[in-house]
Amino acid sequence: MALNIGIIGLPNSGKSTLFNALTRGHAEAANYPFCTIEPNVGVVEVPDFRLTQLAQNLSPDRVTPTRIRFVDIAGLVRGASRGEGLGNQFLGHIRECDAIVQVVRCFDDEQVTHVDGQIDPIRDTETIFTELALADLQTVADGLDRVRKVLRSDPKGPERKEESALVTVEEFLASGRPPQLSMEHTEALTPYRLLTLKDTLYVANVSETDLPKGGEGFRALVDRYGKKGVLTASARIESELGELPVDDRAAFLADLGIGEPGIDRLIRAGYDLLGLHTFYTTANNLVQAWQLPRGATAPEAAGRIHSDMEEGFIRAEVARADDLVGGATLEQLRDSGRLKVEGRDYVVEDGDVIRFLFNTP
Ligand SMILES: Nc1nc2c(ncn2[C@@H]2O[C@H](COP(=O)(O)OP(=O)(O)OP(=O)(O)O)[C@@H](O)[C@H]2O)c(=O)[nH]1
Ligand SMILES: [Mg+2]
Repeated sequence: MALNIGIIGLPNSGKSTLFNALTRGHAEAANYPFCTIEPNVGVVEVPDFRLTQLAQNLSPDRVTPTRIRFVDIAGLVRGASRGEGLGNQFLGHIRECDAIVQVVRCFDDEQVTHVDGQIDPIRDTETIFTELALADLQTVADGLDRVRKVLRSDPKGPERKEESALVTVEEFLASGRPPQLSMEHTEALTPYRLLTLKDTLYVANVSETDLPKGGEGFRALVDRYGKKGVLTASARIESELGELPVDDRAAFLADLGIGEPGIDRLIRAGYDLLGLHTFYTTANNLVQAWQLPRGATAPEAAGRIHSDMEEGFIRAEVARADDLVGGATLEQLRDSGRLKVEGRDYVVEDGDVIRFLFNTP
């Protein structure tokens, strides 16, 4: 199961350019396979240095990285929530996504028109927010109708909590503010998959002359959305990078003063955005990386592999990837006391290599 990230933004902000760089360039850059399911859906493998090293060390039959699925949609324009433009029909695609990457045009280029005339990154993000908020308000209104009907016949029913969550989110959205909700309200609203509640990463698509620092547009976005939520990249540079022979890429990036391709940073940031980390298994001569929400326990990790393993969980033998990368085997680590035995309550850490012991049903 791959994670889903939806790419949104105004028309001509560079979404498809970035998407192509992500799905083509990246797969080649890291020499990883990738697959394209439909023209606008691409699955990329999460770059993972530890996995590469584990594979080198253990020479397994097969190596399986974790994946992220990106969905590229047509640009949203003012009025998308009312059916303007192509974007509207794609809002549904974003609803299914776990998180959002919003591409914001910061590059200046007379050849590429801007739907609203001048370059203005903050205005653009506000336009997008308004469209998402309007679409959500519709969903919320429908939800309130339904929940209030149920409450009429059962005023003390469990729908009370849902009603209160819907009313709160409606107040925020109606006044043009991003909703800030309690955990309880957030949970009550999960089935609605509201667009404005999704974690969002802003990609400032800057001119190459503004790399690597980002320039004015990038700074404005950081001021508004915080340092962690904004990345710089040049979609154009990223796509050019993807077309270069692998051996020439490092020099190309160095010329521009960039250490790491923007798409690698984007993939990792997407992973962080969703609060995920990685553990590994090495059973059956397969080296596999698995994504897991931070804070999840060993049985939950086992459940990522198979529900039977979660249900029948007995204990976990846990090593650190770094110890294995050093050349040792699990058996050697056990002999030298570096293999920990953990029970049901163990909270998995990033970089754990785990062998699960479980009862088969
Ligand atoms: N100068 C410059 N042009 C860019 C950059 N990124 C994209 N473009 C150009 O902008 C135009 C639109 O790019 P797309 O990637 O198709 O934009 P989009 O956001 O997918 O647009 P829609 O699908 O119409 O919503 C193309 O001509 C790109 O070559 C960039 O970083 N710099
Ligand atoms: Mg496009």
